[in-house]
Amino acid sequence: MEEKLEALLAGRFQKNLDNCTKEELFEALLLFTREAAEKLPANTGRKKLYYISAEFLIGKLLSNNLINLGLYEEAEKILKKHGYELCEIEELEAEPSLGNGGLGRLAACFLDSIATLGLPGDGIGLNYHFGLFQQKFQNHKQKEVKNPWITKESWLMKQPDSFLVQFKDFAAEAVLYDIAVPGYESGCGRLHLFDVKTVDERIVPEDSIDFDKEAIRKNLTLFLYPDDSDDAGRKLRIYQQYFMVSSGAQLILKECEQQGYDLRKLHEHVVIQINDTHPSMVIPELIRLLQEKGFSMDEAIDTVSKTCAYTNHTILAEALEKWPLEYLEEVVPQLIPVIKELDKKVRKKYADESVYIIDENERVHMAHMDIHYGFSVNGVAALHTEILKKSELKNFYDIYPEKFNNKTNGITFRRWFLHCNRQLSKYVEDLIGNGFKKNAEELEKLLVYKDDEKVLQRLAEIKLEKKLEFKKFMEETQGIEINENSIIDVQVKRLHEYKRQQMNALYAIYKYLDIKAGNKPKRPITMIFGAKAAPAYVIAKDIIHLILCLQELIENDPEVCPYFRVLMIENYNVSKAAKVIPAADISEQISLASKEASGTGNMKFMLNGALTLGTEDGANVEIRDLVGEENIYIFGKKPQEVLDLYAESAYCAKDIYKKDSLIQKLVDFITGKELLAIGEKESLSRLHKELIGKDWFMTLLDTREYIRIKEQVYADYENQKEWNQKVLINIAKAGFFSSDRTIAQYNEGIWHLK
Ligand code: B1H
Repeated sequence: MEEKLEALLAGRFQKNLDNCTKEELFEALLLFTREAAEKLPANTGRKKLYYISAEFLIGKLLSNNLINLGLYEEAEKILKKHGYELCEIEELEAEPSLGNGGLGRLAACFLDSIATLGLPGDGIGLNYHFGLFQQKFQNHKQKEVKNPWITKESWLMKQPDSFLVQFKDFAAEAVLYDIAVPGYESGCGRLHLFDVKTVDERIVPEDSIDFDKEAIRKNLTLFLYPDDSDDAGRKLRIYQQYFMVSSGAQLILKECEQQGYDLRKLHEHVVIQINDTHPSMVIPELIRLLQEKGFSMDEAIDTVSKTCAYTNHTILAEALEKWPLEYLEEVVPQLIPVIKELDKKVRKKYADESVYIIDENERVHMAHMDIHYGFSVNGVAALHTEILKKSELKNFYDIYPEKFNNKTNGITFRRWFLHCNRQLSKYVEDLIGNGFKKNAEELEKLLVYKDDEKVLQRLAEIKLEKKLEFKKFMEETQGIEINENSIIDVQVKRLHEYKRQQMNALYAIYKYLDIKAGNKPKRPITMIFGAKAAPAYVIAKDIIHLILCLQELIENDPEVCPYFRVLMIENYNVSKAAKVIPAADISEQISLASKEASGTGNMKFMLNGALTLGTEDGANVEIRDLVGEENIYIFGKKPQEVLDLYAESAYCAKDIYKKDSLIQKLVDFITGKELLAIGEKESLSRLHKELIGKDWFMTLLDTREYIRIKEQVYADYENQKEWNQKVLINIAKAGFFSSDRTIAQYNEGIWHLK
């Protein structure tokens, strides 16, 4: 490797390992690693998976690719010899933001596991030039600016393929970039990212995310999910989705034909996993393309139905896409006859209007199309799948019980353990050998050390090391000096009312007032938030404003900040997750029960030795079942109670506010003089009003119990032996949440690749 790096540096910059800049060294490492990945044999077989997704939140790739290629240690050594630290060089990589949160990150973890298990499977998505916005804090508010992540040399490899995608008023040429996905000590897969040839980055000003929404040819692949709060934005999303699925479907058919396979047996050679409803138009598009190849409508429908499988990621009604037929007509008229035919067949068979594809308001329900014309429907955690079957999709489950199945989410341990926590994973290896790297459930071998004080002590030391690393990072990036001896209590995830960051903020107010009243905590506490809010999601941005105002208030209060702080990570993303999660003691997973389909952050925290403080929701339930009640903190109303409250419209925030003087005091603090002196009245009042007047996600319902249990958690932390035992048990039981297990189950139950 050393000679190759030298040769690259000489060829490109006339430099060597001793006189190059860090940037030059990064580029040489990237080129070297990219070539090594490209050279890996592709995983092949008689049947191939295509995982279609609008998001692949891949994060920085250098270190992870080196790890998977088995080259990390060697690279580290060579760099050290010449006076560099690999962990410094990897910082120079720009982070692609090709996803919003869990759904996109899941797709990235899946690609890693698919390649690692040697399964033939590729991802299909879009090459957003500016991805999801970059978040900046200005006047205690979120400001969005573009994130241009594509540098001159990147992981993208331009491919010769090009496809034509026909829209109503123009045809777009789709060009293709591939990113190699090396498996861990295995073969290679690919992420195919389509781009529109006429894309024009110049239409977006510096430090902004504004652009001309009508200029589709130029803007089509600039941003991930542009603001869909207005008509132009919504239509743009249909353009993006169709562009992705049409070029994807053409690629799939082309690869199949190149292999010499008979398209009539498509389902024997291809399986398409539809990641939420964003790629659902792939169903009518494939049907249309097969008709062009001589299939009758019925034959095409039959073939496609045996090829496509759908994953549902949410029960939130607003996230289930329903496109007005009229919009589809304006963008992709060629799909209308197919969609109408699909709907007609449903209407012929079933009287129940709730399962129609086109509803009485002429809106196309994308999920309904997936369920009728896919062969598998899966949820992403046990509880979520049960809710789909029993309530959200009950009418479909009654028709197709055999299609429904659960695949509990997982995370790749290469990134979320081996890379982000080298100290802990190395120590685990010293204790139980390296079998866990290929078979994560071997982590259970750690359980024999449950009463070993030396081991427990070492776990605590490693946590401190990770806190110190995080401290350094926060100093360098945000100028904030964290106390490494404090309890680090973390809530990082997209900002959404159902995830209830506002409840955590109410706790912060409680603690602030408590300290002001003279009750100092035994040990300092650092509460950390990290979250982006959708640009058009007003209340979510108000919650960020509240948190940033609290941060300002407390940082400037010498009576409080030595004991208790509230800090927000700016521009929370994958690489920042990898820094904060290993430093955390407490993992906040406090969604309103029934609303978080799974969560995957919860798994990352557990694996890195943080204890979960959470509701009975998503995969928290499975974490509890694995570690036992005594090793997790579960609180709040149960999923069924919440579903009943909704069904009976029985929740009233105002009643709680009126009856409970503590809650009233906390909520009123939002518009009290302290915060109004810092923040903006309009925003804080709006949030105050929302919490009392609506509180759609029932914050106040669980606030009291939340305060009680959080105090309990902080108190329990003082018994370090017991705490570290719990930590050990959490790490030992995390093996189930490896995405290798998830992918093995997708393959067994849905894909049948090998
Ligand atoms: C999840 C989304 C999502 N579910 C719409 N649904 C989007 C929906 O931009 N949009 O329009 C973007 C994302 N994301 C998440 O998926 C769930 O909330 C998590 O609970 C789950 O862990 C994750 C992966 O399954």
